[in-house]
Amino acid sequence: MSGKPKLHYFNGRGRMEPIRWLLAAAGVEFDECFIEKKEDLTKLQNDGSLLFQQVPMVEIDGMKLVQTRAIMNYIATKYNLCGKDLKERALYCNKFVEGLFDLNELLLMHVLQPADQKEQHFANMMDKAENRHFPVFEKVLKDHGKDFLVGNQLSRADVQLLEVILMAEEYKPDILAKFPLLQSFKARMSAIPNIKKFLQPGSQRKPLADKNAVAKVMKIFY
Ligand code: IBG
Repeated sequence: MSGKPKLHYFNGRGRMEPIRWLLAAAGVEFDECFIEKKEDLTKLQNDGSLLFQQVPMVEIDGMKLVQTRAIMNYIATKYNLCGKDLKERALYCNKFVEGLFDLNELLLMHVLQPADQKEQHFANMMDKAENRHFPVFEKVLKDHGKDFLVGNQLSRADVQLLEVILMAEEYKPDILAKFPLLQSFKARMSAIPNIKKFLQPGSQRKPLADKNAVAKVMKIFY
């Protein structure tokens, strides 16, 4: 099938944002069909487009793919963003990617926390970033001394790490203070042309949700 992938989700980050990042890093243009109200979701659910009645859903290469990880596995494989061979993929890329999904989940769920749990959630999220996940990636870069996390080429792990670094910095701007190699990693990744373009204003990258955006999403999904 020719044509651009079509992304079905609400006009915000949520679970679609890592997919947007991956496509952007691969230099793939995409269209977006935004779910603006509950009826838009119901329509997709009723027409059989959503295997588990959930979005993200991506129309790509004649398929209607659902499940974030399945969608990202397809895109990463198609665009050679998961290591050069099976061993690199299993030993490095997939492990890093799953760790990054864990941190991403904490970061993206923060805006949805009820007021009485926000403080505790924030402390846990920052603790996991600073004391669990970021030290791992700092050490990986230190041990092999290369520019990228896996082998010596860009992979989805690099893209997902940059995404969570930028998300964490929104909450704590100096979060990389103790991680010099992550600071240079961030600068290097941000200068890759496809990524640089995605970071510029006017791209399809979504902002951190404000109160109004959260309320709108809650009305659709909860
Ligand atoms: N395992 C699925 C995946 O990764 O794709 C989970 C998908 C999912 O939870 N989808 C939600 C959905 O479609 C929307 S994203 N719900 C409708 C239903 O009937 O279950 C939920 C979400 C939001 C904000 I909103 C942040 C994170 C997740």
